[in-house]
Amino acid sequence: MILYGENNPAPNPRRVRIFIAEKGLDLPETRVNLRQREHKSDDHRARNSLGQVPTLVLDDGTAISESVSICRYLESLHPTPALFGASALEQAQIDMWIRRIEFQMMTPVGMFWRHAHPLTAALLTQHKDFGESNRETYDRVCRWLDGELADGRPFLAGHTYSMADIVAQTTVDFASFIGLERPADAAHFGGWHDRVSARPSAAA
Ligand SMILES: N[C@@H](CCC(=O)N[C@@H](CS)C(=O)NCC(=O)O)C(=O)O
Repeated sequence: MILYGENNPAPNPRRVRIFIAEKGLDLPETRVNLRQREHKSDDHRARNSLGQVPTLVLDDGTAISESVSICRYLESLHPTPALFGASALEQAQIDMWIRRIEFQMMTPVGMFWRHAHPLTAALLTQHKDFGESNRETYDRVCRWLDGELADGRPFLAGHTYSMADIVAQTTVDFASFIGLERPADAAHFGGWHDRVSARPSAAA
């Protein structure tokens, strides 16, 4: 199989790289250069009609896009360590946190990136006030997560590191790259970020 992705700071390909590192798999990435718009080429659109990365192409040519879906597929092939949960309860809780992070956190980060950041200004009509308004939303989301983690659990979905942490970690690091800093006084959230960043997979 071939994994098509992009270097950091692109957050979605990084999710898959971190996942692969946590699993100890050997699956190198073929770069699709976003700055050179290679993701919108006919070749890449044939793999992913949305013209996005990451995309995993299987040996029979079947293509899987969406970072979480790619990781779910790899988890089915390589169940341990279980990053989507082992028991029914763990699976439900990890899924809940993945969805919460995607909707509650990735959405404002993505909107800030598209509507307030100079690097995307040439790609669409930006609505700057709306873009900037996402700073406040991001701050609020970080504080909500800080409150959640105040119960002392080390990871988002409980005692075990999971895909939910990978989704949040890559979002927070990308947010920081584009100028959205997590609140310095959110100590529980900061502690969680320190923990996931200390894992060797964070280098991916
Ligand atoms: N929901 C998708 C999002 C994919 C995505 O937005 N990837 C970015 C790179 S991090 C991209 O390809 N952006 C270019 C575009 O959307 O045109 C996933 O989880 O894989």
